[in-house]
Amino acid sequence: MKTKLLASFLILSMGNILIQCTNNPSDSENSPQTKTNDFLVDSLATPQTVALFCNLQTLTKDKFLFGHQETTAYGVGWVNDGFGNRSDVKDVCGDFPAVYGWDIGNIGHTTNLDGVPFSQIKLLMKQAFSRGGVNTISIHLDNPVTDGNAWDVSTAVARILPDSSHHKSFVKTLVLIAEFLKDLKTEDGTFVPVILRPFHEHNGDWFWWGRGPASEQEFIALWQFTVDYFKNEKNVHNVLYAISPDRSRVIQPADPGEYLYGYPGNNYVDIIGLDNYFDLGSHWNQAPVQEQMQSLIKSLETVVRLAEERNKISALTETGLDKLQIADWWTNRLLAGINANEFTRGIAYALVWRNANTGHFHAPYPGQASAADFVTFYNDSITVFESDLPEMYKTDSE
Ligand code: BMA
Repeated sequence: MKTKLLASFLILSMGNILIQCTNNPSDSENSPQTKTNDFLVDSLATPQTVALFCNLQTLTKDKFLFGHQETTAYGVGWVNDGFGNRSDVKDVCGDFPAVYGWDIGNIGHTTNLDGVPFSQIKLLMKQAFSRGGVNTISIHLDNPVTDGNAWDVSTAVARILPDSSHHKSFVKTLVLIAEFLKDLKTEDGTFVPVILRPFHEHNGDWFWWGRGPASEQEFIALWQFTVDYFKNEKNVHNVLYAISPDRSRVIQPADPGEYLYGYPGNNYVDIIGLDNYFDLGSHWNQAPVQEQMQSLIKSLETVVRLAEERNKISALTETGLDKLQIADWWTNRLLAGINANEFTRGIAYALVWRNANTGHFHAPYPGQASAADFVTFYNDSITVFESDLPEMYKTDSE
């Protein structure tokens, strides 16, 4: 266990329920009693959801939470072993990650697209919450027009927007997602806060909602409709909304405008994320290591600045090196990039992708080539794992 983070933040309680992060202007005159905040996408977000945002924003200024996709559901060589008490990350460093990634692609079926039962995902999410961890959900959503998978780039967005041929069936899928989110409730009735990351990597051309298969305006309309539908029609109030462009389709990593392709507006985004495998040894990137590191640093600086200017959070919403054949990847690539300067350290969390099998994994397992380096990464003072987590769901005023 490492030193716990100190709660170096101040949350003001405005009237009965309006919670305000320190650096936000007060808007109490326009705040009806039902409003809990005036800075999130959802002004009715639950107190725990508001607290999660405020704590991520203030507590991670010079640290970052480490995350791993589906970490307690399966790992290399095991599935659902120990009912949520096992994770390859824990097998290697003795601690759970602070952030738990999940995917609800294939919603409406029994299991998600990687074979994890939805009922189990819910249990594992509640368990992560009870441990003080942070849950985030991506959705590799099937093509709603063809029923092909997320990578079926047949025209879809134009056909699912309001007044289009497949709108009604798309809304049925949104209802299933909303029900899933609202089902994330503890025994005492507390909704588990979730960082929802729908329609990810939208500046790439590989998903049906991406650039090319859909126009920028169509994407923005899809995002706005989805968010409005969840919060206004389905009363989903346990969500922070994260957008996550992919670095591989950014030509100039220091150009802020490139990350704003398809940006649906400040009222529709809480977290400005970045999916960046590209600068971290991806086989798609032939640039020399030093150049990759410079680009990684620029990309992080840019999203951190974009988020700070908008009073949002930034995060490395997906990263990793598949098969981890660079033994010092954790310290000399990922940590070196995030720890480069005060801006890069500003990201709230970094999540590595899943551990499916020995041919597809992004966290080490015992005996794997990068395992020793991962322990060094774990012991570094700026990485936050479960045992380092401060209380993320409460504020000083509670
Ligand atoms: C991809 C791969 C796939 C997986 C999908 C959704 O990056 O890991 O094997 O099905 O994500 O988790």
